Amino acid sequence: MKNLIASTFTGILLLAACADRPFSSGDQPASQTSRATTMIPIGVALAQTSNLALLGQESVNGAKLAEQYFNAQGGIRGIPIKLIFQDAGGDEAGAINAFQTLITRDKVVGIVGPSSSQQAFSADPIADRAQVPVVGPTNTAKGVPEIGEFVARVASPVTLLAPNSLKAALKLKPDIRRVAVFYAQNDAFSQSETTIFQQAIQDQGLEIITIQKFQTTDADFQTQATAAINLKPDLMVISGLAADSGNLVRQIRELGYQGLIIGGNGFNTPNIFPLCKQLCDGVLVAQAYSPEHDNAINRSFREAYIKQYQKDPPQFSAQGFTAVQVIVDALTVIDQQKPIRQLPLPELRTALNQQILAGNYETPLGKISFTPVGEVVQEKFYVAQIQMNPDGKNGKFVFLK
Ligand code: 1QQ
Repeated sequence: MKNLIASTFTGILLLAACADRPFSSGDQPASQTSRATTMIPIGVALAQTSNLALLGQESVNGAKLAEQYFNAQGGIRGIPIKLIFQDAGGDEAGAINAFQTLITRDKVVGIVGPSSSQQAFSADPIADRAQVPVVGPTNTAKGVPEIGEFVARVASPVTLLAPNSLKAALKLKPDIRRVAVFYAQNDAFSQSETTIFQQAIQDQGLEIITIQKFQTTDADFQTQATAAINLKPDLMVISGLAADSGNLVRQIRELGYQGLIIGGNGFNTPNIFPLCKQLCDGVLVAQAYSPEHDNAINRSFREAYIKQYQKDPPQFSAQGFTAVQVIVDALTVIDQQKPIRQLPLPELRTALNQQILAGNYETPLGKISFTPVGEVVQEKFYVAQIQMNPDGKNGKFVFLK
């Protein structure tokens, strides 16, 4: 039996059913465990610790639901997938370490990750050089797909997402003229998003009256908030990650600002609610996902998510699910052409990269495909407004029509 497995599955990874690490067929005898089985190892390098975990953990939850969902459907034509998680933390070093471990030790076929664009610009080149496909679940900065041939993303870019919330704000309050802009200057996504926001503000004929900078690690925004409020803006537009964003909104409101606030993609999580509580109410956020999206896979995903977490899935979870799905769907197509268990790992990784880019996918985000450089093509975008319950503890994203 041992020899049969070793000779049949040349080049693909074997994973013992009760061990946590895959090993190539040459490494160790599969007979060490009684029920050795083949699984396809897919790496997941997301922020499970640090401030960024407020967003990253939601993608992890989505990825885990995808693993359950696709394995329940038979995996890759009978071969189950196994997600191998490496915590990428909140910075570049964490993402680089996670990528290296997944590529060289865990021998994954592809990687879902990292969480932030800031990390992607450092870690993705490592996977690209090793010719390991990367699917970015939540990297929205301009330029991410262009990092390399092996880099794609399912997260729609700030260029397409951000302007939607500005249009929605003008629909709610057509007399907006004076805009205060805030952004985290130590974060690639925030820099990229604010550039797009600023252009959109100018395109709408509005005036940018101040640009206030902060750090994603800041907790005290009194100086920037006071400076902006003194200039009497009708709208504030914020680009940051989750923790800084939530605290900034709270302090802006505590200092008396009553106008509209637009939050960027870093606001796309209910995990900011405990930070600004009742004061989160009314913030506008553009989203690349709606729990209401009406297709079979989203209905299944939403149902599974609600069963586990007792609330609607947030965007980052839908994107985590979708990133895993793209890899699973692509592997399935490859396996139809040539059994993936016969492909040596380098060939499988290259074939996977090509098929990811070639495919069309029906996902919880709707129908998606990719441009030749790996940019996602997605049909629908949404704008939501945060509505907090009177107790200020819980809230929800209400989708605007
Ligand atoms: C990026 C983002 C963040 C808000 C997600 C973690 O969009 O870094 O690109």
